Amino acid sequence: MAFDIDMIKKVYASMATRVDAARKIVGKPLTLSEKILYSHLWDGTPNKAFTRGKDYVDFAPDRVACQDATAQMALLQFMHAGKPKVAVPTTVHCDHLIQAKVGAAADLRRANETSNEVFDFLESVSNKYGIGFWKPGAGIIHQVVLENYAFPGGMMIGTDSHTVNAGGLGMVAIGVGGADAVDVMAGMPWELKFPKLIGVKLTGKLSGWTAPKDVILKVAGILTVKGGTGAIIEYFGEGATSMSCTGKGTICNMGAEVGATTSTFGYDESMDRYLRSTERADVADAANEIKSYLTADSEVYANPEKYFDQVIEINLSELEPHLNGPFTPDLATPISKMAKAAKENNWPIKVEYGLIGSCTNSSYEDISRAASLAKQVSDKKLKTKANFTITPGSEQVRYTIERDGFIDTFNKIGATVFANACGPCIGMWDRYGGNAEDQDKNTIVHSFNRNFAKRADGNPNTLAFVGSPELVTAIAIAGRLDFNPLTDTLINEDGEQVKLEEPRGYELPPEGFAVEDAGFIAPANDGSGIEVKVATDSERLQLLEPFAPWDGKNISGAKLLIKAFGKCTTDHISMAGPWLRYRGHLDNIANNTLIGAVNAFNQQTNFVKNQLTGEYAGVPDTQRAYKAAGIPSVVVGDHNYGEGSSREHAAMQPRHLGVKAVLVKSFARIHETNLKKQGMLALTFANENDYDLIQEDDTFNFTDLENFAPDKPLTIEIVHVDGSKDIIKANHTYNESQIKWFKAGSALNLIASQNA
Ligand code: MIC
Ligand code: SF4
Repeated sequence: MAFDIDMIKKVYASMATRVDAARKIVGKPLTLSEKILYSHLWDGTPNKAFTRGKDYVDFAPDRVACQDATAQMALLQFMHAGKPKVAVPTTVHCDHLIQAKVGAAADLRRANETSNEVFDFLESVSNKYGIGFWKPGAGIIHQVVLENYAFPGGMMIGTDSHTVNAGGLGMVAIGVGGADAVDVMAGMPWELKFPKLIGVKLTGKLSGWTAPKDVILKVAGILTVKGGTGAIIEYFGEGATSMSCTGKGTICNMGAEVGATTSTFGYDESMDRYLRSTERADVADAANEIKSYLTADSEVYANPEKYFDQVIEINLSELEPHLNGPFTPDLATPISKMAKAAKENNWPIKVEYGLIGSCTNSSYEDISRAASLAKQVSDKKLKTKANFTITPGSEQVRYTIERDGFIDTFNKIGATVFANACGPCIGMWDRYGGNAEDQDKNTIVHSFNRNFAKRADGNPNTLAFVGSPELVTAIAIAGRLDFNPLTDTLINEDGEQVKLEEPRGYELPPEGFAVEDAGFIAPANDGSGIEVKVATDSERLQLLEPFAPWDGKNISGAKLLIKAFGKCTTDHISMAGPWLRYRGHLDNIANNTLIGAVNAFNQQTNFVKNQLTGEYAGVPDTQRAYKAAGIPSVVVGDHNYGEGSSREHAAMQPRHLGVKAVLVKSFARIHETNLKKQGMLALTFANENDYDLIQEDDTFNFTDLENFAPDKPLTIEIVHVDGSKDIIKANHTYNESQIKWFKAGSALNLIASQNA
């Protein structure tokens, strides 16, 4: 039986009335995304149509998911909300804090020793507030959610950008910062700008070497890392229904890489099969009763241009396997063009590592198809040239693939099986024995989703390419980036030319899934007596102090902390890897603030001018000097600032250190909200060329912040070192209630005062 089946039945019970009401009000057939959004309004049955991309709307999500690296800050904040229990079903998953080094058992043991303080904290907070807890080793949040909690037509939020994975089971699942999760856990409405809608029509059928991953690699090439911002991507067509549910999950998962609010697919038979196979026949039966409400109205998919803001069409029968990278997930190269691209760009051809698995690509189907290639290594007398690793997404998948002999097959090609955790995907990979910075230029291929500089192994000179698990396995066997398994041959031990046969696998385990200990710990019924302890001298955890409210005055005399050049993702603002250990300690993690951002004036990282001394130093030290002197500061950035993760640390750290405003050409959605929630000014240049006016010794004076109001740009006077001035306009997207967060010092301050 499924978890929280009563909640799911309740959602379904009101779905028809709400969707029918929405259709009347909107006055036309509805997409699936609209059906889910309109049936999850905080105010219940819809009585007003919303303008996409414009109206802020209050929603009532059905559930919340958190992972260990973000849950610490989310729960530290929740503890201030003054509530005895979470208001909606919520889970915490321990997956990010497990370092991959030698292999699953030893790595898990080490994580339990080194991070026990954090795991104990998360377990006791979960127990106290009625939150389901998935212990270290249970699996990666998104895979565990897909296997246990996701349901067609539901709405959830999660403190991780890849929460969107649950779109594979027909949900609207959205990644958010911890402060947003606190709203929902505290029983309050959750606000989102009503998204725009992008329709992706999939014609044809996947076959041979092409996998679901290639669909999203192609979409990333089309939309780029910011093309999906503020939009839900809805996939449909014969190519969608003929694909597995977990394949759909892969596509939705990596939709985070185009900035999409989320991605989703209409309910179909693949979802019914997946639900039954994961022991949730009750959910499948309930979904089947309201089937037509769990997909778009038929007119929509027949004439998509009339209902979506943008439509993309991809013919799966013609789609080629792709590799995306390096350093950005939208640089898409079809495999037949890789040899040329690699040569032109001087990408090292030799592949050092092939890594499969992660939350994106570790379904039974993925693993069985990759194993069918690994098996050919001995059958065809080949030798695997690159190192090869697997990170299973959940204990259930790991147990089942071991039972079915796939782990054994991978072991025979010398694979390392890491713990069921994020590991190499988030820099928790001790590839170089702690010395990653000075390593050589090299190439790796993986089936994860992100490949920003330093992300996997900490080495700035590692070029990471993203591909399907099948392609990654074939390339690892060949050891060459320019190997095209569709056309190329390999030389075996007998000197013969052999060709790899197309991958084959199973959508779902023929013998069913199995697991001994899935790793779930249910919370206490009454947690009121449970005490949550945080040691005052802990270097891992620190209770939060509320941020100071706005003093009601214009900000003046603010110094430029850094003008970031080019790509500045949350990995650049608050790096992961070794820094993950400080995710529960704001002051300690603040020591990594913006250390990955490139200074536009010298093209160096972590080397900015301290305007008080004229000396150059690291960003955190410089900012701490401004803070000590009581001087405010401003961060300036380029397009899509804060792309990537949902980590609110990227907003809380600058706030904690005294930065007042972030002024950029454009923001990634989650980061912009995180800044607002933490009481910062998130601003965009009204004229993006004004970015070029900003000089190294600039001082910023806000002249009309006292009249901060929705839809009214702010004016900033920029004083240059020679005394000359530029007056510029900065746009913002704050509505009335968000301005209240700013005034209160943070959204949480406002909640706490309301519950006091
Ligand atoms: C990621 O993939 O970047 C992460 C690590 O899962 C993040 C969350 C985090 O920073 O803790 C994400 O995607 O939101
Ligand atoms: Fe973990 Fe990587 Fe998935 Fe993020 S993308 S949840 S780090 S496996």
